[in-house]
Order: sequence, then C-alpha cells, then structure tokens
Amino acid sequence: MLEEQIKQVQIAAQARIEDARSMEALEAVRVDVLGRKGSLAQFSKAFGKLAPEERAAAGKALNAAKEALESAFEERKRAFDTEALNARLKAEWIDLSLPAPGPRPGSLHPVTQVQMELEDLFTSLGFAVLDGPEVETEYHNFDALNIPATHPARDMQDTFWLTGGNLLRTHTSPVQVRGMERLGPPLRMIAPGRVFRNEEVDASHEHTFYQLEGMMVDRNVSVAHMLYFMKTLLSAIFRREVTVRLRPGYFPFVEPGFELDIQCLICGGPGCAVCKQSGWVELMPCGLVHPNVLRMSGIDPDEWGGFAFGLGLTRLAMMRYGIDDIRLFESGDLRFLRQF
Ligand code: FA5
Repeated sequence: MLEEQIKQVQIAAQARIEDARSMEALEAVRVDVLGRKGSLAQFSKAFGKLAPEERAAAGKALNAAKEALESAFEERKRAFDTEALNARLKAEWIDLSLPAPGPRPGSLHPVTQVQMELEDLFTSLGFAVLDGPEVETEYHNFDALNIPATHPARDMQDTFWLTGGNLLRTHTSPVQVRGMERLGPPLRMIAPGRVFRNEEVDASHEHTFYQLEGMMVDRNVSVAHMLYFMKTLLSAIFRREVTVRLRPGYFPFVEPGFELDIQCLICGGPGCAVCKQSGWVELMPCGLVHPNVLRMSGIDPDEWGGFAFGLGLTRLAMMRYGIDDIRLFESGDLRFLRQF
C-alpha cells in the first residue's frame, strides 16, 4: 500500500524533473520531493505504525525512490550546466589566430594641416620657412622690434617671464629679427610656430596658440605687395570669396600698420561668442617694417624696405573648419581630433 504511494510520488516527481526548464525550477522540485519537509520525508513518519516486515519492504522502496530521483536530478542538472557552458563558449568565442587589429591611424592636427598648406604655398612663391625658439630673449621678442622696456606696447602682450630674464615668446615676430640677422636682404620668409600669452581664455583667446609670421625685405616694397601676398594666402586657404577689411593698427615694429579682419565665418556676420558679437575676427595684423627694426638688424632702411604680417594661425583654422571654440585645439580630445 505504502510502496504503491511511494511509486506514485516517484513517477510524478520524475515527470516534473523532465519538465523543469531552468535550474531554479529544478531546485524547487528537489525541495518539494527530497527536502527535509518534502513528500518522501512524509513517508518515513508513517513507518512507525507499520509491522516490521512491512516497514522493511517500505523502507527499501523509499530508498530506491530516493536514489532514482537523486540521480535523475543530477542528470538534469548536468544537462543545464552543459547548456550554460555551451552558451557561454558561443558568446565568448574568439579566434586567436586572427591578426591583431593594429593601431588606429592618426591624423594631422587641423592647425598643422593649415600650416603645411601655407608652407607649400609660400615656398612656391620663393619664401623660406624659418623656425625660432619658443623660449626667447627679451631682446628678440621686444627690444629688436622697437619695443624697449619702457614702451607701453609691452602691455599689449601679457608675457610669461622665466627666471634669468628669458620669456615664452608672445608672437612669431622675433623670428623676423632672427631671419634678418642671419640671412640679410633681400629676404622672403615665413615662420609658423607656437606662441604663449598670459591670456584670459575664452572662445577666441588661448594662452597657447599658433601664428605664422611673414616677411619680405627688398627694394621698393610697398603696401600693394603686402596686400597681394595676404590675398593670395586667404584665397589658397578658403578657395572662395571671404569678406575682409583693412583698418589702421598700431604695432611699434611697423609703419604704417594695419589690422586685417575677416568677416566671422562662424556666425556669418550678425555676431557670436567667437567674434564677440562684432561680426569681425582679428586675423592678420601687418604693415611696412619700421626703419628702426631694419637698422637694429643691420639693414640699411635707405636702401631696403619691407612688409611683415603676423597671421593668427589657430584663428585661421577656426574660420576654415567652422570651429566655434578655440579651446578645443589644445584640449587633446580625440572626439574633436578624429574629425580631421
Ligand atoms: C602680433 O602678435 C604681432 N606680432 C603681429 C604683427 C606681425 C603685426 C608683423 C605687424 C607685423 P597680435 O597680438 O594682434 O599681433 O596677434 C596677431 C594675431 O594672433 C591676432 O590677429 C589673432 O589672430 C591672433 N591672436 C592674438 N592673441 C590670440 C590669442 N590669445 N588666442 C588666439 N589667437 C590670438
């Protein structure tokens, strides 16, 4: 009688084990049937009331049912384990024999790209490309450019001074001086490079930025020559009409001096953070080289004359690529750099 009931429980449990679709469902069946309060444990309680020979037979049946069910559980559990392992192997499979992806190719910084285009252009026009030190002497950065220590124009460029009297160059103009000293007239040179100022940083002002100096010293050089080269420069970079304006500007190393502004290409004129709501961006101050500057570099101003300009290279790159914040250039942000 009891053996019959045990058999029934075993058959029902066997069916539930086969139907279990997850580890959790299987565990629930195990607790129901084999747990301390499970259906098989209930039978043991009834054993006390049985005659000894019946008890022996029922005990045997109960043990057999337990063993059969335990091995059914084990088997089903192994099947789940194998299934989980196969799924993981499939998901995490990698082919170790494939070649490594290799380093991601980099690209040139947008300022470098504009700089290289201008170097090509000016080389084709007979200009030498000169380099100068970023740590400059006070003489080359200021005095030789007609800005003695007492001159108020020193305040126009807030300077990082170094111990020992040198400084981080505030502009590329000292390379003009070095060019004149080393090469003498006639001279056609450009000098692209990094410059530094103790600036209040905003959308169009950085403490570290790039300029490109241009200089020509020859006989009978006029403002018309200067305008020709500056226009050629702008049309090479923009390859379309851009609106510029020329207005008087003061720099102690040129006379007359001018400021060449470009109509802001970020807003197109109505005003924005880059042009400080004016519609114009200061791009390229310029002028005819002051006789004192020629003289200090050993060139006779009665025989030779020249022009010079100081292009804001980083600002030019902003206008060229429509970049509305100069701080992006030195940010090192790869999301920005990968666009070029
Ligand atoms: C000069 O630096 C003169 N050396 C330029 C010059 C050369 C004049 C030769 C005459 C003859 P200025 O301080 O204006 O001038 O700077 C030149 C250009 O650099 C500016 O028109 C602007 O485009 C850029 N610039 C100046 N300050 C910053 C800054 N903080 N951040 C980014 N660009 C700047």
